[in-house]
Amino acid sequence: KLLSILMLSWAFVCGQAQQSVDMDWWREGRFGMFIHWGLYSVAAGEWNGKPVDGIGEWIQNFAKVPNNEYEKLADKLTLAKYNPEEWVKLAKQAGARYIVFTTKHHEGFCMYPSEVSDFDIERTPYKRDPLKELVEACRKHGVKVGFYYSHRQDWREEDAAVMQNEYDGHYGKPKSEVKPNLDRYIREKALPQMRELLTRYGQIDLLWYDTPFDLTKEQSRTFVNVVRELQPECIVNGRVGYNLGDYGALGDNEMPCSRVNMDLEMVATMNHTWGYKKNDQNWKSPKDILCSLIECASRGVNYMVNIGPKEDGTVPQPSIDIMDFIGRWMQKNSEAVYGTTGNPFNDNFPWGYVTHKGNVIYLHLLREPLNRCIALKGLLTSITKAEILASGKKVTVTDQSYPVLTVPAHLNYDEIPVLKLVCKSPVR
Ligand code: FHN
Repeated sequence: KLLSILMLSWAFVCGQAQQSVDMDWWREGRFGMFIHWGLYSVAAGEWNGKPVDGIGEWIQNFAKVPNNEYEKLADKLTLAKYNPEEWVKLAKQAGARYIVFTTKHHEGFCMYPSEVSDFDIERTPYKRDPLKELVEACRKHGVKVGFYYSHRQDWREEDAAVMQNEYDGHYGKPKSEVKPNLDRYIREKALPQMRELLTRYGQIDLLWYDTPFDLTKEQSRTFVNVVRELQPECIVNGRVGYNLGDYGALGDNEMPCSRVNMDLEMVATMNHTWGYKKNDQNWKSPKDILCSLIECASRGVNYMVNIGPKEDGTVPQPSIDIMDFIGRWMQKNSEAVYGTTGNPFNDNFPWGYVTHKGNVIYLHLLREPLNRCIALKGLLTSITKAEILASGKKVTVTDQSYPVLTVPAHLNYDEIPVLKLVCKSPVR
């Protein structure tokens, strides 16, 4: 009995420790914008003039490019049209509440001046710190800022390159010479770089680690601890490893199929790559991306959609079009996303998705319901008001043993109209 009391108290203490980070802005925001930008943006999906299959930011790995060849890309990372305010405005106008930026991806290149490694932005023609400029732009426009940092994979480092078994050599060196010492890499490079990132740029809102792979629990924990020590308010994502972060991890482009009761985030591409690839024109439609955002909200999950800028800092036009499309919808309907906690019904519905908060339910209509009727069978409270959110147009509610809504004729379903239902008491 004593043991179970001790364990319960310990769980309580641990639980409280987890909750000491304020997740409110992240839960309320629901929507973020991911940015993948690095040397791979110069390669743009081609090596030696030939297209390379697979996601663009992995090109060094997929094309087996030795480090001494790959590093030459730095001369061509011009950032010539880099204007972080434009990126931030793109996110903000779409309704995204936070941005996460790749400070160092698996290639090992730092998109900021690092004292720890000379494989950094100072090798490029750009003579300033683009990370500092992005952080400032985020602050100026009230958008939360997160840093992506590849904590386990660093192909520049023999001790942290994980894919070496696929090669005859390790980026040009014979495999037999490779004696990975992950602890050394963590001690001498990753943690010192985390310290740079967490001490130079003021308040950082989110630390986004990636691909923990074979890290030990202790190693993962050191990456949480360094954030707790230097930025106690900063949220840590789930991919730090072993569920030690402040929210859980989903795979890339992975959507849960029903509502979840924990903090999760879906990260999604707009085409088939994260880093810019000039030959990838497999763009999802703006409506598809908006539907994913809404579907995530209906699952109670955050949605972070990615842009992959070109080497000069310009954003591919289809990405701009997608963000603009979402923004136009969010201008009228954002209250059906922000701060919502998912579909309160046990059912999924053929006409679209449901979100709710407090005593308000939002029905997101992707297509016309059969006979324009929606029966809300599981609703345990009554509806006091029903209208189209964007226009205020009234919607008829007929009370039978459950409420039945009659949707107005001639709604434009390409615009995903939202029905707002105010209920007598809170909906769970
Ligand atoms: O390997 C990376 C990939 O390049 C990309 O950064 C994604 C984004 O979630 N994370 C890893 C794969 O899951």
